[in-house]
Amino acid sequence: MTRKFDIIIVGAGFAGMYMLYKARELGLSALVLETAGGVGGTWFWNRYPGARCDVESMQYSYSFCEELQQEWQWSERYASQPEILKYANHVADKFYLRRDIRFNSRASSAIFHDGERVWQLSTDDGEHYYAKWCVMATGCLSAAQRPNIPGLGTFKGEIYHTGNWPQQPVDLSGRKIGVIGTGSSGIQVVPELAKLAKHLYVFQRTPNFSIPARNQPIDSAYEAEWKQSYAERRTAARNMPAGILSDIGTNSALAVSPEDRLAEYERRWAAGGTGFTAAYSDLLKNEDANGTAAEFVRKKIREVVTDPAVANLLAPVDHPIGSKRICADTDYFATFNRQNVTLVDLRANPLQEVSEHGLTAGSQFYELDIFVLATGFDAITGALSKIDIVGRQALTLKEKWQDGPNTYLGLMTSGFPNLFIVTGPGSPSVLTNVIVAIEDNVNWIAGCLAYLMTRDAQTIEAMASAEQGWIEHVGQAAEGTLYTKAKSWYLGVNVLGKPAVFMPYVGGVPAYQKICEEVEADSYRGFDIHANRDSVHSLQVVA
Ligand code: N01
Repeated sequence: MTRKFDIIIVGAGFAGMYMLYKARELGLSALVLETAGGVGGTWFWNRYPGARCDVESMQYSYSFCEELQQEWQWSERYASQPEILKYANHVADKFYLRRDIRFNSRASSAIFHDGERVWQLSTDDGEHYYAKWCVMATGCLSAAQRPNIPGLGTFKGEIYHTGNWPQQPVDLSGRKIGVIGTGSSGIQVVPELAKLAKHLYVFQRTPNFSIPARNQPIDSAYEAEWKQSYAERRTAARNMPAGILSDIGTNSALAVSPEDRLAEYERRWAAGGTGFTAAYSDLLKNEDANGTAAEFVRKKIREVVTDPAVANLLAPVDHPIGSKRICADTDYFATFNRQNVTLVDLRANPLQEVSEHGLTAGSQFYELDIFVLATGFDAITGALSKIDIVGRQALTLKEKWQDGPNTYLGLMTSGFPNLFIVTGPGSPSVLTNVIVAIEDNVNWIAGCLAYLMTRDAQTIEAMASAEQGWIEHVGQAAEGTLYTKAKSWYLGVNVLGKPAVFMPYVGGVPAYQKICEEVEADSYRGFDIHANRDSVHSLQVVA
């Protein structure tokens, strides 16, 4: 079995698959290590009922191949998880990707050998592989976060995490089900569980803002419209902050009359989807402006939910709308009007413990057959921290990032030569259509590898000074927004002991991409490039 490669890629989600495609284009020998038994990354694992994307399917797909984007047909405005997984498999088949992917192989460590300048990747099953370059395509929302609830291990029923749902069908009908968590996953799974359960208890700690998705079948005229000008539309999307072609308001919410503002919110509510918060330019910058949108949504919740006490509990008041990832739902709030659904407020009735047959919150015991944990992810850095990554001079990534992740452009981190990260901390990643972010990062990495190869360079590494400058820029960009006003996974505060640092870059896709392109055009400014033992930005003269 071959164990030496030019490049090893960790993860066969959308990032890893495209990185493999680009590595082959460069003529590199490549290996992808993947924990799962198939491609798709987060879409392989998140199989819970109701799982679907909140970016429109005509946009949530690769743009790199015209033939691929023309031939693939999406059936709904927002694709369901099974359809996205089918698409990922289609891509893997079309480009014969599987032959370079080792499935059921979890990378447990990645160690850089200084002398040989080689990365050694080891897997759970004791295999070792070696490569000059390593790319972490491990995803931002791939490390499911199980809550630390006393007694959870004693529960005699079934426990499922939305982010790690079984591949076999789960029998949910006629069961007493408890859901913990009311983020995007909880908001999607609750209406589906309610249709099947004998009784559904939703244990809510923090209510969330959600906008109706208004999902519907894609009509052929809409599809044809997109496909006639796909390339132009993709370019236009890349010029938008989230990398999504959308209708972005340019006025301040406070500069228009209350009547006009209401009409605009009504229009967006009726259209559906997360574009609601793009109604005005200052909704994520100014608390008063934000308050107008938040109050509109709270009012809508009160209109939908018939029991005023339940409606009150579901109306978020503790964070600005959009400061946590906004959700898109199908009948979430109306589900609480069903007789077989009970909302349990964990703030008033704190979760005490789980025992063999259920859960106690406050002084009340709830008998359950099934627990559904919709408790989210150790986001952005979680999948990386599950791998022992060791760089130069035995520096571990965990040590280096103990006070928060430091990267240059989200792409590399000093002390770890030849190690690239796709959609790493400090890149726009989760604030965008992530497939756009993935393609842009992978294209940049591929361009960088081509540059290094033509110069016979041995290593590339982010300079500590460039990294420091970038991290300060990322922090300053976030400070000017309302994102820091919420306790969210963007900040890592959902994970005990994780440093509270705002991880994604809020500057938007065009600004970020421009910086990445400038760095590239400026001979990889801020990166140290070495050939043999010499520092060789001077090597450029050879080219
Ligand atoms: O996770 P979350 P998610 N006791 O972290 C609660 C993407 N995504 O999987 O807020 C009680 O948002 C926690 O409560 P609190 C999307 O980017 C996209 O739902 O900490 N409750 C919260 O309610 C999304 O933002 C799609 O008080 C506990 C919930 O669990 C991201 O993934 C679909 C608890 C976690 O919410 C993450 O979403 C799904 C405890 N001990 C996901 N621990 C789409 O494309 C946690 N909670 C539509």
